[in-house]
Amino acid sequence: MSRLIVISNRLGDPSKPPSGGLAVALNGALNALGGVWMGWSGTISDTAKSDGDVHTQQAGKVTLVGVDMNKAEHDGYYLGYSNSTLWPAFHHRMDLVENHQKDFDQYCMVNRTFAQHVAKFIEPDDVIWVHDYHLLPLAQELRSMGVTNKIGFFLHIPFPPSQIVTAIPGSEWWMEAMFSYDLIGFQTKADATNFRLYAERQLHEDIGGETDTVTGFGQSVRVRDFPIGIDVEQFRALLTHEEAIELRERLEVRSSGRRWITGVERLDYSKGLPERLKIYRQLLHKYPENQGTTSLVQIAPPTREQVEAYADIREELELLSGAVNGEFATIDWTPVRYIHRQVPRTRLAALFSISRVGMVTPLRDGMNLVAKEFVAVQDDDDPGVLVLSEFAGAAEQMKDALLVNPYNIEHTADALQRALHMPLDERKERHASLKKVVEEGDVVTWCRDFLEALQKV
Ligand code: ADQ
Repeated sequence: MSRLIVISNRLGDPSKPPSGGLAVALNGALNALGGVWMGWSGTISDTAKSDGDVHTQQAGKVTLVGVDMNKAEHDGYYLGYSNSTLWPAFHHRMDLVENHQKDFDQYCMVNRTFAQHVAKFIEPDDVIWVHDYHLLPLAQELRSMGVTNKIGFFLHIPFPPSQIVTAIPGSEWWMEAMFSYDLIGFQTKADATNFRLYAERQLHEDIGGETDTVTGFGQSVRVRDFPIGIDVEQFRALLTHEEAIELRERLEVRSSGRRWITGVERLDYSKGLPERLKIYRQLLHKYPENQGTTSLVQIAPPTREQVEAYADIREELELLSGAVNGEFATIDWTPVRYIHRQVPRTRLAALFSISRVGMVTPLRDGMNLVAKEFVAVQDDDDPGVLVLSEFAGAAEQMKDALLVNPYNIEHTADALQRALHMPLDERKERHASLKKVVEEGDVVTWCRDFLEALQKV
């Protein structure tokens, strides 16, 4: 078996145990095969050279390569083109897209720098796996340096329809570059179809029947869905920690007769947080029996705060949660508990496990791992209900959730009411089906399937 070279925007911190499923899966694959993991070190330094200061460290069979950035690179490549152009556009928010030539230039330069650094570590049989929208053109840079190894790419966020792609400044360049990969993995079939339709509509290619191969710019690439999963056992094991046990006991005592609706995500405009508060407010208006008996716990830690659109969403959310509490709270009941901080994963698992409803209602999401984490820790004999946006990639697999359109506040409030009062038999039936999806498609399976497909290309 070949060695594995992973390249992602951010290098994991090897001195800490991996917290997310992705880091666990990649660590697992890297440790099994040996290889290199390269990414931004997390350091912004004014003294970093324009081609990045590089730090290497050996962790068992894996070489970790961290690249520092200077402020101009971080502003242009990361905050700029990646997170103020590509992220909003890929989440269908063209109104938030910024268009600055200097950002695009930095994006191109950082991708070239990453390619130059990683090229030094590549051996003839290595397999290369590139992650996410920060690094769309990386394979083309590597090819231009003479790298002929197999190179795969996985996009963690949605891939938009061709009309959106063509509207993104710089897209013709990185679309062409994407054909330098051997395999492109998307979260859903719908994303893979969008890519194929780009080739048909914009490049006038014949995309033919059911084949996975898409041609364009005189090259061809394999394209398929590889829905990402979670590390089910690791997440469930969190419930056995002292902290989780203690929190469950406290919440169960306090909530006797009360129902918790839980939402957890980074404070991002793609996650539909203002809509969620409006849906909950509508629930309390339309179904007043929930007043005093139901609470919404919304955990939304800060993210990308230097990008303006993120400050706006924070303000809107604070206003809305204050307004709902002002309208409905009583001396002994708080309808909305809004927490704008990171919360330890042990506590998240405990909270999910006692919640009657997991509310996962993004306006657009690549997959959404919270939906899977919620299902993983439900009690088989008395499970909670997942209310899931049809615009999350997870909806393509998790059809036994209550699927909703979060733009439709009225209907989603009705679905929430249905979830809160769903009979036990129906809850059990839906949960059994969702649990199967989550267990059968865990993160280890995802990683293995992708690497096997890449080896076979
Ligand atoms: P994200 O947009 O970050 O990921 P998501 O898939 O929900 O979204 O993953 C978030 C993770 O962070 C979950 O494991 C969650 O438990 C954790 N988390 C959230 N809030 C937290 C808090 N307050 N404290 C601690 N942990 C918290 C991107 C794409 C997704 C895709 C993933 C993986 O946007 O669509 O599912 O990558 O491919």
